[in-house]
Amino acid sequence: MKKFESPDYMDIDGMLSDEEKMIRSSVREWVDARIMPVIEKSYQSATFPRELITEMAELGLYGANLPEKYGCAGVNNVAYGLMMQELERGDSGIRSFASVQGALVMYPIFAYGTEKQRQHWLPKMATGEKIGCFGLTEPDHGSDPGGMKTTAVKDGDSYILNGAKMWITNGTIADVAVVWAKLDGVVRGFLVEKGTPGFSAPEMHDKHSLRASITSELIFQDCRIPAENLLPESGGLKSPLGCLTQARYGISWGVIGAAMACYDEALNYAKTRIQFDKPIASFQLVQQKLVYMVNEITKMQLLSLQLGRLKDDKKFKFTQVSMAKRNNVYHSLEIARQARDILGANGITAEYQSMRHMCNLETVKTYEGTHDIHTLIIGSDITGIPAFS
Ligand code: TGC
Ligand code: FAD
Repeated sequence: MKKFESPDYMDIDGMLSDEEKMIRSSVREWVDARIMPVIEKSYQSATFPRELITEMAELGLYGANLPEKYGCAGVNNVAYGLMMQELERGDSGIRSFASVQGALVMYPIFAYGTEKQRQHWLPKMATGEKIGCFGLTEPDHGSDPGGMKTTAVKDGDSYILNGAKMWITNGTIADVAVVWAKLDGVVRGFLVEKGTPGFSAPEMHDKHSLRASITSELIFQDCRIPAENLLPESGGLKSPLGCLTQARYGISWGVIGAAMACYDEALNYAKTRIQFDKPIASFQLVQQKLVYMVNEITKMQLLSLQLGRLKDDKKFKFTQVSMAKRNNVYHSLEIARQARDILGANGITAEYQSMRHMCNLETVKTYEGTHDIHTLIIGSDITGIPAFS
């Protein structure tokens, strides 16, 4: 297979520091060496390549933008975004694994936990020794997590959890679940360890999308956890939503990687595939598709880069993150579809990656807030009128 060449039509590299480019290169090389040779097989067999968990930790990919004192890489938010971009160039499921570990489990422990909880969990999660999952969505509450039914009740030195979560990435293999439940009617975060009586995490099967990622249910039946497992600084729906802001930021970068992979594949194919005695790249309609792809990739790069700089300056708003997640996922999915189209029949085979990215991006369009929910978040921001219900 021809080596991946990243598009950079507007010299965006000129806006990156040497350190940011170096971090991107090291993840890119690792993805070429370790993900690309195995990902199709993982996808086809619907297995997550667990043997790569430690290597990803060695690259500093878990909670990379959290402080070094907890064993994390402590990189800036742009470098973190570039890491997610490179991972998702391999596969959205691989990026999901790192997103959940860092943005959805390490981040809430860091932001809402005690110093003891941070010291206990973060270093082990940074090395991949411990794996986490994030349980917010329920069978009857997806876009509307505020209606959740899962409850926690205080009982002496314990909390007792009852309820169910669904569609939880990494759930079955997680050592710890960050679980959102209502305590006296208020959403709070709890740490539930694997093996706790009354807690199970069966895997969900038969997905057409994100097949190289583990998706699970979390079931709590009179599950008793120590009172010290409450995340004490969590309180209200804005606590889990604050975690989503972190993960959505990473997704806005990640999907650029998937789009780049599809564009690179389609461009190479179009230049070598002959029909009507000419490379198909010589036809205007094919060029139109390739131009759409590189144009949208360039706009996505600029959007996420500016968002990252705002985040590093502590000036960004969650509604801006919604704009980047919404825009970038939408266009990445359209790019994957158009790439698959350029590949013709070959595009439906495992020899090419665009259709795998396309199927994955259908999930990415839905999770972390659907495309339409992000439309409403931005609509509410600019009009001052919430239109969710
Ligand atoms: P609403 O009244 O709008 O908000 C409640 C409070 O939260 C604040 N807030 C946020 N804060 C931080 N970050 C955000 N993104 C925030 N969004 C809202 C808000 O200002 C308010 O604060 P306050 O001080 O006034 O109390 O709440 P609502 O119930 O009306 O819901 C609004 C809505 C629909 C936008 C929200 O619930 C939502 O975002 N729904 C989408 C659900 C979602 O994204 N679920 C994702 C589950 S996790 C997942 O998918 C992981 S996939 C991982 C992988 O594999 O990569
Ligand atoms: P619904 O909320 O039922 O939405 C269905 C449709 O209705 C969508 O098109 C939606 O846009 C539309 N809709 C809903 N409300 C409105 C409205 N007010 N106005 C207009 N349209 C509306 N969750 C976790 O907590 N942790 C995880 O790790 C996790 N991982 C996931 C992994 C995978 C592979 C998948 C597929 C999902 C995952 N999720 C996870 C769940 C994900 O966040 C939810 O699927 C998502 O929030 C949407 O919820 P839903 O599927 O219940 O759809």
